[in-house]
Amino acid sequence: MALLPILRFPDPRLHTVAAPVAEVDDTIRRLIDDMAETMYEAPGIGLAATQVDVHRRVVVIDVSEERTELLALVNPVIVARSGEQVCEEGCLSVPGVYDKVSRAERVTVEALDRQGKPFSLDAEGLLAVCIQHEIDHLDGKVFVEYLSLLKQNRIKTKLAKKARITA
Ligand code: GNR
Ligand code: NI
Repeated sequence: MALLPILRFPDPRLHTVAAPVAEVDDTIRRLIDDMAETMYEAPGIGLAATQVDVHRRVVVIDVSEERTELLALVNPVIVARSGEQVCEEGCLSVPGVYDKVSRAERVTVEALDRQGKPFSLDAEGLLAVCIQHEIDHLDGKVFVEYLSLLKQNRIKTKLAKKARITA
């Protein structure tokens, strides 16, 4: 297992559209394990491969309090969505920034598990938010892109300043 470095907004690599995984092999399983370790260490409730500069459609999620319910989704696709919820979101690629985003309240997602077996999952609430947030990453989209351009520019300035201090 290994901790992977997380790309920070506005890194242009965060806008890469990830390619589907052709086969869930040991390389993908190792990626899932490393992403899970990175997510738990951060700590975060989800992580998309895009954030660790691997442009394949792989996501890990754990929204449980105990941090014992790891979900790995390969080639996830939302096949149904309903309702609306507004959640205060954060992102490991945009540290220290939190803002409200409106998303579907319920989603049904189809994906492959770590053995390459297809499964379907009905999610609502925070899990549904996280699934939508992670699939956005795979499509090259960061949650701040839902905010006004004024807010996006303020966030860029703030992160640039912070990067200078921590560099
Ligand atoms: O850790 C995370 N918390 C979070 C909170 C509200 C909505 C979405 C998220 S996902 C985020 C981890 C992350 O950046 N995943 O891409
Ligand atoms: Ni994120």
